[in-house]
Amino acid sequence: LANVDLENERTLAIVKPDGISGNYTSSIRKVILESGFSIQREVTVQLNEDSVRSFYAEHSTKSFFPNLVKYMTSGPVLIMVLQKVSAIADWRALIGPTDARKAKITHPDSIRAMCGQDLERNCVHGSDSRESASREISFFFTDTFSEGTTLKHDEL
Ligand code: RTP
Ligand code: MG
Repeated sequence: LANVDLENERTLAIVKPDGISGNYTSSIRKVILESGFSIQREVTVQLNEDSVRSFYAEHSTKSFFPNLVKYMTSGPVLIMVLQKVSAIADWRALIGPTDARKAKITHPDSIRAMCGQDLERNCVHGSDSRESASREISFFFTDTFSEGTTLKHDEL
């Protein structure tokens, strides 16, 4: 038992355009810090359509994809790298179900219940696996966490 090593994990969080325009950023940051995450990186950017298509490539064949691209480019987003033990699962639990309308009923204390509106406009993103977290973090940031913040792309 003494050798059980609970390793820190990193996940990618995004406050989506409706979260920013609804002024939920400071409430969300408060929940993040009170839940024991450290914020390793944060940057506010305006994503372009190509970036969103690439970031959400797994959904490219879904019927909602064009709307997702419009939504995610409708205003600036706040991108954060969060770190703690079990960061990936714990952040997903904290944000709640994809459909914010359902979240308000089944997970009233979740972040999506607080600031989301429906199945699309759900105010936050969270990586869904170690593989996704790794891909998504390096999508936005250079991989060396020993250095200061460096954005991977000059223009997003
Ligand atoms: P996310 O990737 O943003 O953290 O959300 P998620 O895992 O909970 O949900 P996912 O299935 O990955 O969907 C990505 C985002 O697409 C929008 N969406 N719209 N209209 C629709 O049917 C629909 N379904 C999903 C949402 O913004 C969702 O978060
Ligand atoms: Mg997802």
